[in-house]
Amino acid sequence: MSWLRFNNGLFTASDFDIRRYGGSGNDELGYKRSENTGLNIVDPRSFGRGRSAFYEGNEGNDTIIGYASDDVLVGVNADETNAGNGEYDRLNGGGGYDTFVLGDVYEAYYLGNGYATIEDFQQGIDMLAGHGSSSDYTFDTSQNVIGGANNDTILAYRGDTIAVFEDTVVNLNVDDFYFL
Ligand SMILES: [Ca+2]
Ligand SMILES: [Ca+2]
Ligand SMILES: [Ca+2]
Ligand SMILES: [Ca+2]
Repeated sequence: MSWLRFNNGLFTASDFDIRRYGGSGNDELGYKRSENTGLNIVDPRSFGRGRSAFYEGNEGNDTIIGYASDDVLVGVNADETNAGNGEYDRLNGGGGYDTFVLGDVYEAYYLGNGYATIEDFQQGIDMLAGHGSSSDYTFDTSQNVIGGANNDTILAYRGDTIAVFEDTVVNLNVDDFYFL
């Protein structure tokens, strides 16, 4: 599986020191501090950012909560086609340089029904990984669709909502993305 390509490099889940996977149902995944022993953070120069933990929620509506580590959060089963269809995953990266994965080299995730709710995107620190190129993406900050009273940012791939930044206005730009 070499479906994640950041910058000019390819990496797979096995490159990460910490890996957590959900099953086919609705799962909660998180970094467990007790398992931090021996954590060996991969050289951050490899892809321009540090990384140390990888989460893949797989099917179902999953909640993934990262930690202070540099986390890669995948809500879907990235190995299937139409990944994320009908799924409503919640992603929270915590501190560190986190990457929220919304697509891969093959397709955008969450097409049709479903989207990822991103709780804590830190612009300039965190990144989105998305299929295609910048021209495939639009965002809308004018609506309140989930969470509290504040507006949310709705990110669409070719008009299909794939992520909602809950209660946050994020003026997304190309620097926020790895395009895969
Ligand atoms: Ca999921
Ligand atoms: Ca993190
Ligand atoms: Ca969708
Ligand atoms: Ca809201």
